[in-house]
Amino acid sequence: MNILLISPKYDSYIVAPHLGLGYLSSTLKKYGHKVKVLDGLREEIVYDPEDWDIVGVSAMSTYFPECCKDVEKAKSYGLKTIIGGPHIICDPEQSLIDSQADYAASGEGERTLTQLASGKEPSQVEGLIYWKDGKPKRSNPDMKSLFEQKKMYTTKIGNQSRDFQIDLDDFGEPDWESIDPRTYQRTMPHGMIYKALPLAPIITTRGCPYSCIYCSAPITAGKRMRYRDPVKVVDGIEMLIKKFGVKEVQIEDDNFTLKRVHTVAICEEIIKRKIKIHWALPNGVRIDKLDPDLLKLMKKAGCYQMSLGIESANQRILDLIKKRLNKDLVRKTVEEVHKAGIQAVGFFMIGFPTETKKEMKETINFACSLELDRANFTKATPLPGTTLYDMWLEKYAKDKKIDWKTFNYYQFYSDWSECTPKEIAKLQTWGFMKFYLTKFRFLKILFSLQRRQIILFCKRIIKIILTTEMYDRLFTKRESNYKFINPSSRKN
Ligand code: B12
Ligand code: SF4
Repeated sequence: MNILLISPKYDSYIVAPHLGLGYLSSTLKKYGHKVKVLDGLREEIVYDPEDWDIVGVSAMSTYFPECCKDVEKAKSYGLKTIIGGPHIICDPEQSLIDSQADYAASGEGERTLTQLASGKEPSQVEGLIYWKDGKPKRSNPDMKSLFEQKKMYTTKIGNQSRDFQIDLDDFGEPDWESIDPRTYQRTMPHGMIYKALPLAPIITTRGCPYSCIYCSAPITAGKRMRYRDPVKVVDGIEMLIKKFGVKEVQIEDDNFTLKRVHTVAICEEIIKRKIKIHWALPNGVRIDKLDPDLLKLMKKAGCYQMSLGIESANQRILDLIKKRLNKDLVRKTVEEVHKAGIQAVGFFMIGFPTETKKEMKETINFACSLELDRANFTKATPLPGTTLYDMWLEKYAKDKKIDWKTFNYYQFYSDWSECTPKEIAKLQTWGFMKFYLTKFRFLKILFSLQRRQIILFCKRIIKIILTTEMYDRLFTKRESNYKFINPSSRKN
């Protein structure tokens, strides 16, 4: 079959190869299908409908509206459509209804898409939602043999079960030809700052066993950690260097250092093979999963930057969001990262339910006082599938149309903390200003950047400030979209 995979065009300052579509493409090609990836952040979404049988569209929540438009366009050409990606995994039935696509993938798409493309009956395709009598229906294939062979495991999320592939190496490498890192050189990678281009994101594990109430990683990637073979990971890095001229790698795992032996094995393999590569961890690692010896080894293997999931300076908030982190550990660990010669980026969130203005300021002041090179202050955002989302639904009207575009860390607005959305936006801007203006951080960054990066960096800072301020002005109108209702009077 001929399958076109699309990542929609949406508003993003970060443009990086789409790993998810790369993995789907390689699996489909392995089974003899013709595949093309169109990434809206890299190129225009233009295609000849005659060339394709199925169009697959990917979406995070914040660009789900764009996904729906691409589905509508493909359907207008008479093509079959399937949607997948983090937003869809979190609520596949509703996503199918909202988008009116023909199918939705309720989990990792590799098996689902290959089985659908091979002509299997929708009811027999793993992880598929399809239409039956005008309603979304979950497929129900016989998975017994796969479970017996220990190829899959099931996680229960809410009242639904999701199946995940155990052996990640079965997926092989993503189809790098279709997401060639050399074709993503014009804008910024994850984390904004890099050492060298071309740059490629990779993933060495999938899953996260924690349950932080704002994070959807355990839902989209499963609660059980699955690891790639460290030797194969390093083979992949070598191939990227040789074939695609890659000079930097970004490891996008949710929990790269969770199992120490995995991290050590990858570092030792890089060192053993004398591979010269810069690498970073822009997605964040846990503070309690680092130690001085590990950091030293990581640095030796080429790690120059890592993001740290700190979130709050207040133990009450850390406990409320189920971070399972002791605040006292933060300062010590940040110092250790700094001492190891690795740049440290702190992730912080403000605006959690019941959070007071004092607690938010405490977080910002704490961030400024740490040995951090950069910091990111984001708004607590209830991503679908998370506990925070359930709390949000409970507080706001369920039947209101949700404005998914605002479901990102800069534009989301809520009044469930002590502060109004306007005050949170102001605190966010104040946090960025205070952090970068203390300890000469802004100047230090400017002097460390190449010219091209300086322009992009400044543009980004201005955009963050404008975004928060602009939304500030729109709040009065927007707040009326989500009217607070007393849960006891809500019709279920
Ligand atoms: C790298 C990354 C990014 C990159 C690029 C992602 C990309 N192009 O794919 C960048 C930095 C741009 C990014 C940005 C954001 N991200 Co992000 N990101 C990730 C991260 C860490 C890894 C993604 C990845 O490569 N995973 C590995 C691949 C193999 O998985 P995958 O992409 O999900 O694809 C699989 C399935 O989803 C499915 N699938 C995907 N597409 C399709 C399509 C079809 C047709 C089918 C059938 C199946 C299918 O099959 C794929 C293969 O198994 C994830 C965390 C995670 N664990 O996934 C968060 C994550 C996806 N991001 C998230 C968020 C919230 C954001 C932001 C909104 C944050 C913000 N700044 O406000 C922004 C949005 C963009 C913007 N406006 O700037 C959330 C999404 C939740 C949601 N419900 O949408 C996640 C899950 C993180 C989290 N902790 O909750 N992100
Ligand atoms: S924030 Fe980190 S530790 Fe918490 S659930 Fe998400 S990926 Fe796991």
